[in-house]
Amino acid sequence: MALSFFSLVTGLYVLHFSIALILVNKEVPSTRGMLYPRESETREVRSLDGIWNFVRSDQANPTQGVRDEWYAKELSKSRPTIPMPVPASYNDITTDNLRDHVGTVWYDRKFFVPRSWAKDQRIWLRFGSVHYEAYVWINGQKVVKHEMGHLPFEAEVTDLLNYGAENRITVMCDNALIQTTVPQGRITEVPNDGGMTIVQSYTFDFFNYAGIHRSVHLYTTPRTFIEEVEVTTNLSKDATVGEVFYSVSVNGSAANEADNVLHVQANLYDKEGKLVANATSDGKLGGKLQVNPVKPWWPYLMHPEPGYLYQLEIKLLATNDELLDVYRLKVGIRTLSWNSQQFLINGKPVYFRGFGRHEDADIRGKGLDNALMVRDFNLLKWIGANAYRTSHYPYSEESMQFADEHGIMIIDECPSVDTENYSQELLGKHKSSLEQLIHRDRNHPSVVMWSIANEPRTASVSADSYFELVANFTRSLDKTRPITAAIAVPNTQDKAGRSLDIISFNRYNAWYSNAGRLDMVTQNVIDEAIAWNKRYNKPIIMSEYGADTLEGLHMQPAYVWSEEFQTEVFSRHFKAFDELRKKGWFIGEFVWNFADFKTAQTYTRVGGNKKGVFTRARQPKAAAHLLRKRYFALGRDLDQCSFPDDLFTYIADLIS
Ligand code: BDP
Repeated sequence: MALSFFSLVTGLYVLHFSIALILVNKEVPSTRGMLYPRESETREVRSLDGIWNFVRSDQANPTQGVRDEWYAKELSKSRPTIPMPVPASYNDITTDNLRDHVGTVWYDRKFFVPRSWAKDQRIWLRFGSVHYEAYVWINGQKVVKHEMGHLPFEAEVTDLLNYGAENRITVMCDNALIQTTVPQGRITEVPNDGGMTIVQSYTFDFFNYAGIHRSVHLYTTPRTFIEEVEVTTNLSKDATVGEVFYSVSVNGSAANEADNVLHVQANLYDKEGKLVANATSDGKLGGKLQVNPVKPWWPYLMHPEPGYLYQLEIKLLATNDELLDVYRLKVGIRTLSWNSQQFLINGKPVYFRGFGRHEDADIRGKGLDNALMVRDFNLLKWIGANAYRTSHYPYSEESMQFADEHGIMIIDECPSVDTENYSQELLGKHKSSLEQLIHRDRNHPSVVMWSIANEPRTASVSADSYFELVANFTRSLDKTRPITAAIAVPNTQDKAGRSLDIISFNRYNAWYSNAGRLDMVTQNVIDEAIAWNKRYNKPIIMSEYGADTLEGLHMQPAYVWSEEFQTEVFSRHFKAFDELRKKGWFIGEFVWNFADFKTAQTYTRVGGNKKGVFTRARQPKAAAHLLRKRYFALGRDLDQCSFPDDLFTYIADLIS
């Protein structure tokens, strides 16, 4: 009886999973421009951050505002508005159920454009990110539509503005996640006490915060301007000579005039502002700068002067040497390489010691917050981490720049998390998310790896060709960085690993499996890492492990949810990692999570996910002190860094 039931189940299983999708590799649109807005002698930048007016649509009627043209006049003429801060998630600002709103919301505000901007310039409107889908109007005219949270978009608004006068910007934002959005979700209509209601569900484990999450800027460029700068770097074998390869693309009519040969003058300055290299390109608008002697970009604790950045100044000149445009960006000179065992920076093997994180905070949700960002970097450095993964979506551009400066390595993840069902349409969006991410982040020395997904269902037959296409597409955009994905299916069932360069796996021993069993951690971690390596012969990272921990809950002997338990779980993992490090191909450990964060409401979450080493208010739990000792001990052992004075607490002067 038992046997026939088993065969029946197995039979169904095979039937269900053997139907693979035929996926075709279609082109996805390429993003253009979107250099981070910076002032220069040829550019002005204005922030539109502040308090905007806000309206939520009726959940049952999400398109009403478009049909009734709410964008044609001030929002307050169509609906009562409430004040809403930008940037911020809108969810936790009010005291009513806006938190759980599903569908569209509207923002507007007024702003002035100076008369001086009317002359010989172009004006651009740029959003750091809006989650999930955004529609934008200026003075009632449609400007741009963008799909995908956590990534920037922009549009030219030169001809839509009133110069020397007041203007209005209107934004409609839709947070609905469905099977063809990245990430996936589901919208269902279910009965409630009032009749029927719309419910948004998703399987990923963080709150679907929404709104205008990052800064909104207006910026000016000359008529013909530097639209793109792409930088790659190289080092001589002995790391004394550095090379910076730059290529520039130009937008504007002067670029098309036959008798006008535009050229670029590139100047490279060191930290003290001293010119260390310069070059003038011909019509190719690209070239190479050589720095001798060079100060390479090194990760934190791998070198006494980590995060060394040069400033690259790009000047766009017309035939008669007339200066058209100037753009400056920071450049770190380093090399990356990898093989079946190691990942190396500047020729030196790297051992990652870091975190999975979230952009998440009380009240502002996923809104950009410089105070929080600087605090987080202070904590990362205090604890001796050298890396984090931008789980599970791209983080702010400001944090990427900060990571460059502080030498924190980043595994840069696109917003594909918990993919359950594969389709041609989803593949297109997934590829587009990577295209947008790589376009945005390719010049950051801190970005050392692309993560193309977190915990997709890679046991499914469709995952095989799906991830091959996604990985090959990623490689076609950037060959200088390896590709990974954080996988959680058993290694025997996985179908994505063959397409990756580095295997990352997430596992919760003593938590989701064998809860509370501290004696069932170390050997399981060792065995699983060995199995992944055997299967794919690639470097292995443990990209997530951890335990939910309620700050202030103490229990001896350790018991789940207590601070003692988290500390013990970490320690049991450390033993496994040290065993694995001896094998040569185990290259990193990432705790889940840096800080506590908000999730959707479920009975497994007490106010959110509590696996943080820091609380949501960014204070250490007991395990933070243990982790700090380990990360610095690894730093001293592997990279010869010194210990901070307060790493160990004095206990006694032991004479014998
Ligand atoms: C992993 C997910 C992560 C979750 C974590 C957990 O990658 O997003 O927050 O589990 O459950 O599977 O804490």
